Amino acid sequence: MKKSRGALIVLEGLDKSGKTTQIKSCLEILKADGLDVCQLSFPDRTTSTGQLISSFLREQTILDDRAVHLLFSANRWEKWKEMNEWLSNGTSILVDRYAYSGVAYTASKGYDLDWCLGPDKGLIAPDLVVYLSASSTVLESRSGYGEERYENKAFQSRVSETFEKLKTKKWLTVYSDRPIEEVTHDIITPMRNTIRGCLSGSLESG
Ligand code: T5A
Ligand code: NA
Repeated sequence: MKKSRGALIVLEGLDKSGKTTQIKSCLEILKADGLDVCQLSFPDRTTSTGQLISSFLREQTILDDRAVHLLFSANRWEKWKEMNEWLSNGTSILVDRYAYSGVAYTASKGYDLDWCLGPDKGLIAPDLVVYLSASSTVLESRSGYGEERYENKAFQSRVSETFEKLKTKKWLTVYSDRPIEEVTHDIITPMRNTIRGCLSGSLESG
């Protein structure tokens, strides 16, 4: 039997696809179910790497694309130990963006996909990736869109194409241009099942 541990569930998608909104509502439901869950988001803007990243995203700092790529990855490695401890203790984690965003955004600038994948190799592999899909036309109408670097239609379309290349059988793609509750309804059961599978040790981890 596989070792029992918490589940690592990642939400991915383009800018303003609703990741933060869905994590909030799913977290409430899963906690009400009595499950031990917490949340994390990347970039974590509170650490020193995160502050540099945030300044870059707000277009207040100029950095080489490859340096930024490594900073985003470092920002995830900073959390590795803590995430490992939580999962081992049976806490499941809902993560707002992960290494897939790192790879998709840098590769969409024209950098080699294999080079982009390198720095995140060895991070904890998620048990489920929920991909919120909506067209860049829909997303650009959402509030706050355009305030940060990367939030333009042409670039977002390229990112969307790169995400397609990263999908595996652990990905669940959900169309997110629908009422918030409908999207939640579609993703909550797969999340619950993944958490219960990991806790019972019946899910193949990694
Ligand atoms: N990045 C990130 C990299 O380049 N490399 C990396 O390694 C990583 C981790 C910042 C940027 O950094 C890049 C990607 C990003 O460009 P971020 O901090 O996650 O990453 O920023 P955003 O993706 O822009 O996150 P947002 O928080 O702005 O978008 P969300 O979380 O997808 O969307 P959310 O839930 O905040 O919703 C956005 C708006 O839409 C509404 C919400 O109310 C809100 O106003 N909304 C809906 N409206 C209608 N219908 C629905 N179903 C809706 N759901 C939400
Ligand atoms: Na954004």
